[in-house]
Amino acid sequence: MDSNVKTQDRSQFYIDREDRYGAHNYHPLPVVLERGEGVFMWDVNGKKYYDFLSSYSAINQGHCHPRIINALQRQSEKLTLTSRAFHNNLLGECEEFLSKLFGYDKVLMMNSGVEAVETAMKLVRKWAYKVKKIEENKAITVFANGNFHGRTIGVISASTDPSSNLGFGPYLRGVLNVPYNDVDALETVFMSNPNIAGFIVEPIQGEAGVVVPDEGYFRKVADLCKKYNVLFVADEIQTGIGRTGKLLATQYENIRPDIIVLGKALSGGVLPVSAVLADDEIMLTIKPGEHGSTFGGNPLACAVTMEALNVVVDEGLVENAYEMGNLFRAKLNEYIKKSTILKMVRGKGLLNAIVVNSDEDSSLGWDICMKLRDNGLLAKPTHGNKIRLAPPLVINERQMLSAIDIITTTLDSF
Ligand code: IF1
Repeated sequence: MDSNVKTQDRSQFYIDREDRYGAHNYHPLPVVLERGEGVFMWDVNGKKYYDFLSSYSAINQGHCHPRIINALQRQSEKLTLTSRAFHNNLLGECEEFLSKLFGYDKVLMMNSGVEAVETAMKLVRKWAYKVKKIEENKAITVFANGNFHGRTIGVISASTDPSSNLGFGPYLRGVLNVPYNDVDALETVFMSNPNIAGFIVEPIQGEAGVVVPDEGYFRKVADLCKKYNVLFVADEIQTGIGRTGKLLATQYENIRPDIIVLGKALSGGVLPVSAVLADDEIMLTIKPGEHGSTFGGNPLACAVTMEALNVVVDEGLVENAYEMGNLFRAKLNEYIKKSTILKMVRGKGLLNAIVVNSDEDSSLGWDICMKLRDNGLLAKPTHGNKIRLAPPLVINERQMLSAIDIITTTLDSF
């Protein structure tokens, strides 16, 4: 290779190839990554970036954490998949681990986040017929407006975002929507229909732009669910595993949902692993042969998951997320006082977003993310004027201050 070729931007080659052979179901920021370590990623030109997306909160433990990669390597040489036709020596250990860590009787392991949400939807329905004694095929599951729970037909049937569901009908029956962060609206719906079986909700709405509900909202949701005998299901796929400065975001209000759904960082972003947690009254309504998946609960996933969670505990990542999040919001709130481009910073722990001073359909968020990229920090806009800022929870104070410097310097240039 002559020196000319070496200094060329190699990204376009990779981008063009994806464009030519891959489905066009995404619009990524034009950066091509080939390596990650801790809070950093490197592109194909060798340029280094702070990762302020963490693969949508799947990389809480940092990229390629040596302990998790070691667990992956060791187990991959021993046994990777048995299917659930047979037992394996790690599934029970992992189930016990998860059950004790999160405080539920039982665990059901799946792979992707949306599969776990679908599993929760199925549990809600089975419970409705077997325990709540709702008439067959009449159960209703309630979702919040602005939700994001994944991409299957079932889940998008509950979405209020046209980019998720437009052109994918006909939709699933038995779902209802209520406004988020509105207990009165929820109670009105619960009162109006005796067939309501469950309420599935995110503790903080990620895709909607990191929407944090009022303090006390989930306490009241939990009370209402109890009063009307409705299952309270928390989708903690994005908010769980320390992301918001608690192990689970619902712990901020000391509540215990009936069902918890986990994914993403459950495996440190190394493998797709998801899980549903619930007590026996709910979990045992599903009988052998009624639900499952080829890969769910495989020994490789179990080994990686246990190590990924041990890393969170051993390295104090929950506490670090809490402290670094406070530092981040304090510094950006100082910046907001001196600037006109930023309207707001919001979030909990290290799940944050900034809202820039423009309309929802403007390109300002995208333009800022392009400039952030040039300046060595990767983030993604949502809804045009919001930028999610969510680094791996392993970020230290020095790195956080240097990243904030990149962010404020970039904002200054607009
Ligand atoms: C994509 C958003 C984040 C989730 C919650 C379930 C799932 C997700 C609360 C499904 C997934 C992702 C998927 C990713 C983009 C992303 C996202 F911007 F779309 F909303 F994180 F904020 N529940 N969230 O956030 O989990 O099946 O994907 O494993 O590209 O769709 P999955």
